[in-house]
Order: sequence, then structure tokens, then C-alpha cells
Amino acid sequence: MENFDEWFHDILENANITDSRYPIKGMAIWMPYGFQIRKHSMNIIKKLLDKDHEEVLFPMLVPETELAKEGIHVKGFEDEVYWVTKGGQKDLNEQLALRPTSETAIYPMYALWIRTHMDLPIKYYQIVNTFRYETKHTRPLIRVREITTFKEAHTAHATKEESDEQIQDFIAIYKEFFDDLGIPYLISKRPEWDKFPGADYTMAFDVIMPNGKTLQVGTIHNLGQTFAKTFDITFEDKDGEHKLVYQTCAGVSDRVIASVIGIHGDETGLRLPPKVSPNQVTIIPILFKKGKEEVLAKCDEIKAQLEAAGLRVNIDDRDIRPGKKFNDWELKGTPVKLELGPRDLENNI
Ligand code: A5A
Repeated sequence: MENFDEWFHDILENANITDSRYPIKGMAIWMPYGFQIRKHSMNIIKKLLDKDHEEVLFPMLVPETELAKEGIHVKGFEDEVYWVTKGGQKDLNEQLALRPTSETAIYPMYALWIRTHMDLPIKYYQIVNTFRYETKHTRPLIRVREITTFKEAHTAHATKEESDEQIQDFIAIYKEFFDDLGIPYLISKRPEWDKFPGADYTMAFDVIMPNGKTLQVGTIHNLGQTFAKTFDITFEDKDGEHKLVYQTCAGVSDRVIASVIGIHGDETGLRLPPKVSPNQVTIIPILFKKGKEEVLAKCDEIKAQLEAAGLRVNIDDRDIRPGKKFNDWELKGTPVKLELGPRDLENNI
């Protein structure tokens, strides 16, 4: 791949993944083929998280008073926040932020929900869109202003040890996730200057993309008691003492899909890991006037058999040259292409 950036831009369009022509910079449309890759990728991480975490859904708007409470955090995001200032014609009494991430939406509610040690740990996650007014050059999926696929998990614990264990759990979950996607990664502790705003420490997953640049595809933060202090998240322990909770959070984004595309793709197009490919087997009938019905019937039969075995299968019965179909599915990176024509039937395959 000579020019990765150009290749990446073209493949998103040609393989029907996203369309970046939407008239707001950094915001794009998920097209049907891309949406399915996204869906299957999210299903993997959901399944991994659901073993020990619960999915929730918080509002997208955060009151300015809440966003501004945690000084270090707000400093880290102040240049990136989009604001809603009006309701119709009227100025709002308090401006509302489009969440750049959801700590300040979620933690005031944790303060209400957590009362005693029996309410702990809390391990919630959500998959939502978040907004960041990125000032660096935006790039589809990699640096967007609407992050459409923001998986963020937020946990609260009674002890520091438990929060450190949670960090290890997240690392194990992300490892399994990226292993499933066949993506090689580096795990590192971020230096002080590169920590998440408000975190005690940050662990990050990086992928080396074909252009030689690293892409941070996931982060796991130990928040210590910083947010607990700010949002007054306390619990009564077994001895009746009131204590602050320890918190962690972890996130991945659209960048995961960018890495799936970038790491596996080649000059001929996408190459999708079977687990996230919209179709795992694509059947390409070779049709002539004579014997057309028989070939299509056999394709249906094979499709049914493969589906019964749990595979996602499609038949490309478009009325175009088989060579064109073959090239299309090569471009779309379907893992297995199965061609079937009258001669195969004659040979009783
Ligand atoms: N609340 C925590 C989890 C958080 O917000 N962490 S984070 O700021 O590091 O973001 C999580 C992940 O989202 C990052 O590791 C990165 O992979 C991804 N991300 C951040 N900004 C992005 C952007 N503008 N476009 C695409 N992905 C982005």
C-alpha cells in the first residue's frame, strides 16, 4: 500500500462503509456495509462486558454546572466542547454541553445511587455518540467530531485494590476484543502529560497503522478518588464510616473499525475478520441461460446449509458479469467466496 491515507479514504467510500460528504466537518454517515461491521464489532465487546458489567443509557446533554465542577477534567476538554445555548428562540438559563465523554453526566447520579458498601461495585457501560470539537485535522473514523461509537464503561469500588483489579479486568477484556479482531496492539502506561484529564493513571492500547503511525484505539483510566471528591460520591462501610469511592473508566471508539480496515486491508481492498464481516461466505453463481434455475437452486441449498451451521451467507445474484462480482467482493473483503456454475453441477460438487 503506497499511500495509506489515500487508500483509507477511498476504501471507506468504495466499500460502502462511510460517506464523509455530510456538510459538517468531522461528521459522517455510516453506510449499510460499514454499519454492519460496526454492529458485529460492538456485539463482540458487548458480549465481553456483559459477563460482569451492565449496559445503561445516559442523556447526551450535560449542564454546565456539572461539567465545570471537576477542574482538571474540564480544563482538558474546555476547547473541545460543543454547547447548546438556545431552546427555540429563547436563550437557555443554563447552557448545556454535548457530552465530550460522560463522567460529568454519570457521576452526579452515582452520588445518588451509592449509599452503602452493599451498593458497590457499580460497573456500568454505554455505547453512545459523543462530541469533541477536535482542532487537529479530522479524518473519518480516526479523528471525528461526532464519535458515533463511543463505548465507555464507568465503575465505582470500595477500595483502591479493587479499582486496580478493575483496570486489569478491562485490559483483559480489551485484549480479548482486539485478539478477536486480529489486531496486534501495544499496551502502555501513559506518561503524566498524556493522562486522561482527572485520572491517576492511564493505560492505553495502541495499534501501528500501515503508514507507520500509532493509533490509540482504547484507554483505561484509574480515576482514583478525584471525581468522588468533586461529586461527593461516598458510601458507608461495614463499620458505619463514610468513605469516598474509587473509580475507573475505559473507552474505545470508531477507531477500532478504522484499525480493522487499516490493519487487514490490502491493494485489492478490505479483508475482514470473519467475526465482524457482514457476510462470512459470499456465493457467486456463474449463470448462463441454460441451467440457470438449477445453479440458483443449488446456491440456495448451500446457503441454507451454511446458515444452519451458524454462518452469515449471501448470494450475489445480480445480473452482471461474474468477474465484476468477484472484484466487488474482493474489494469488500468477504472472507470466503464460493463460485458455483453449471460445470460444478455436472461434476456433482
Ligand atoms: N471517559 C474515558 C473513557 C475517555 O473519554 N477516554 S478518552 O478520552 O481517552 O477516549 C477514549 C478513546 O476514544 C480514546 O482512547 C480514542 O481511541 C478514542 N477517541 C478519542 N477522541 C476521538 C476522536 N475525536 N475520534 C475518534 N476516536 C476518538
